[in-house]
Amino acid sequence: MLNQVEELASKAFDELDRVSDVNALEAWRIRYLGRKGTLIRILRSLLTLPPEERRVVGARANELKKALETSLAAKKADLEQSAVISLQRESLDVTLPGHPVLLGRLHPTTQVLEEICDIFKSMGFQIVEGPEVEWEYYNFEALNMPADHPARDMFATLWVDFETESADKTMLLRTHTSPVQIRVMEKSRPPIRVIAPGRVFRYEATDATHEWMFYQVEGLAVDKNITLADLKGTLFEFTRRLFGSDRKCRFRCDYFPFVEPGVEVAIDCLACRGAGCRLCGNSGWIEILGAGMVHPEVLRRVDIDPDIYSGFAFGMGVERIPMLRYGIDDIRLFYSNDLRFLTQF
Ligand code: FA5
Repeated sequence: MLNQVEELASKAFDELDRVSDVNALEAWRIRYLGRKGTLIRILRSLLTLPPEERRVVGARANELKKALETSLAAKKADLEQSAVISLQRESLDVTLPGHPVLLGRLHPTTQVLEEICDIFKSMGFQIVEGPEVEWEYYNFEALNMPADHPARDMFATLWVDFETESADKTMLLRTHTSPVQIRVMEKSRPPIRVIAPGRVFRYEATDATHEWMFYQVEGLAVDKNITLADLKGTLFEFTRRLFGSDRKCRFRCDYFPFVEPGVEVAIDCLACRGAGCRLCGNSGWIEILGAGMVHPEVLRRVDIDPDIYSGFAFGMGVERIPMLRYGIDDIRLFYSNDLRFLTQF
């Protein structure tokens, strides 16, 4: 029995050495000193021993019990002390400034696109979309620009190297959103009122007002009795709502093979208030869109009778609108991914 007590003593002290937190210490206490613990079981079984052995084993067991209790108290104090130290180390200075939470935001082009779409939606226009990789037919042919038409030069084109069986089926990156006009008129009959926002691509050198990739919003209205006055009324209302009534808006004759007559619309330059600067190329005006009355040939090609129906169309450059509004003097800032620029909007 004495051997059992000695074994218990060495095991209990060994385990106590390895205890490293208060939960393990409590489990240790229950295992060795608890009411059903090993030492108490030994003390209870003393009664079964002969008196002489009982005295010796009893004395050693009681001595061990005291030693275990003392070591338990010391270990507990130790653990509590180190818990306090680590808490002190982890303490927070609640007066320190926090880390700013960076919120994402919409790109300035997206913000303006949404604004443009909202204005036209409120005038009864529906929003439609077309593909960015387009057939030559929709980008040129159906818009009254057959192969070798000199007006194709107005749209420096990025061609897509794509093998087709038929030579007349060539693909390109659309140079404007006007092909969506044809796609819409092929599928629906007048009355039509749609706008088509999207990206367009041109193989041209960039400068302060020209990018090789930019956004346009196409507009198309076809119905009986639509006149140039409807086009002017719609675009004047649009510019008034977007820029305010104090900005000047200029209509001038222009040429696009898919409209007749054709016009270009410009807004007075905000940066120089019309005096002339780098942004407006010293003209005092920034062209924002091309427009006109849909050419009878274009209507005929999609089986809409030009003797019964007429329509107007426009295509506006989106980036030039925030440029005018905020006085941004270089379009290339939009897609250079400079957060110092983008986070201002
Ligand atoms: C066209 O793209 C015609 N499809 C517009 C049109 C539609 C005319 C319907 C008649 C009827 P234009 O190439 O002028 O036209 O471009 C229209 C607008 O896009 C311009 O007024 C300008 O605001 C913008 N734009 C043109 N080229 C660039 C460019 N490289 N970078 C940024 N914006 C441009």
